[in-house]
Amino acid sequence: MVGSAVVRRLERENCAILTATRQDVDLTRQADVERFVVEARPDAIVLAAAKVGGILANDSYPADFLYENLLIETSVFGAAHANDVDRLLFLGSSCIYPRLAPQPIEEDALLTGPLEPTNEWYAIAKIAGIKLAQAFRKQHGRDYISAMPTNLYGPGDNFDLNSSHVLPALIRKAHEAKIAGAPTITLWGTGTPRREFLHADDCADALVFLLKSYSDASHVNVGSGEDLPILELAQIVCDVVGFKGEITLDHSRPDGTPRKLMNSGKLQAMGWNPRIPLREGLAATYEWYLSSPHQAKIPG
Ligand code: GFB
Repeated sequence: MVGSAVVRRLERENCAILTATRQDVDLTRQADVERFVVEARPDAIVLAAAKVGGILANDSYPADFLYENLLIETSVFGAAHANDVDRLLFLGSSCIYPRLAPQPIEEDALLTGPLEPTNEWYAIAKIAGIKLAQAFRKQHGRDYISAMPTNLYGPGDNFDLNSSHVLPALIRKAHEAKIAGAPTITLWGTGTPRREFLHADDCADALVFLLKSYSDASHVNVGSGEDLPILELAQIVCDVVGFKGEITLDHSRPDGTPRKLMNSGKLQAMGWNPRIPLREGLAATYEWYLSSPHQAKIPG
């Protein structure tokens, strides 16, 4: 999802875009990555690839989320440095911050408290990526930077109900309930946690903005600056999809972090702001889901 959005955004720039599919390059295998970087000789690398998933996937597969993401990061950072690629943008996530960080969360809240248990494995892998960028900058003078996006959504998202994030899961649940004439859809947890959302195209625009204008060791928050309770998100999704039934709560599922609204003031002070409102982005994502049935159900 994010990589495709970055490619779409880079098509508006004067640059050659070099991509690698999972079939071309297994990013968890150093030799594959080394071969690709030697052949492609990029001037800059955007590392958007990762093993990602929602709260259930993260809580269920800790080894996969920690091990595979560390392999990807060490392979790509190592091959970039070994082949003199001087510019790299690493993509992290807002789950790197402490579970109960003061809100809105500033960049310097990193490592100031315990992580959210349901995704601490992925969070540690992403924190390692931030540290890799800082270490190669400090020791080798590499101009590597890190961006921390909030919960993202948009075309190309994963709609598998077990591995996906909440927004695509709700789109699929509401759609399937509408088509089936079902009376209810189920929301995991209490519906009270709050989440911030940013459309993948807004995120991609921010990443290109940072690639052009940012060179420093500190990571940068990339958010919309607005959050809402999950229950309210579900109500908006049902309205956009046209599902008129009830929303029931499954308290056996975890809530995860109660809130993770980021302070993106550093990015805004540089002159960047998001453009896609949540409801508009949701409607566009639902249209994409309807038009891409084969993609809409890619298992996580
Ligand atoms: O999006 P989500 O899976 O991940 O869950 P996180 C957000 C909230 O939505 C949680 C609730 O409180 C879920 O319990 N929720 C309600 C649902 N219904 C559903 C549903 O049907 N599916 C899902 N998936 N959630 C992720 C991290 O945390 O945030 C990742 O696990 C990553 O590592 C991502 O950092 C950005 O927002 O809780």
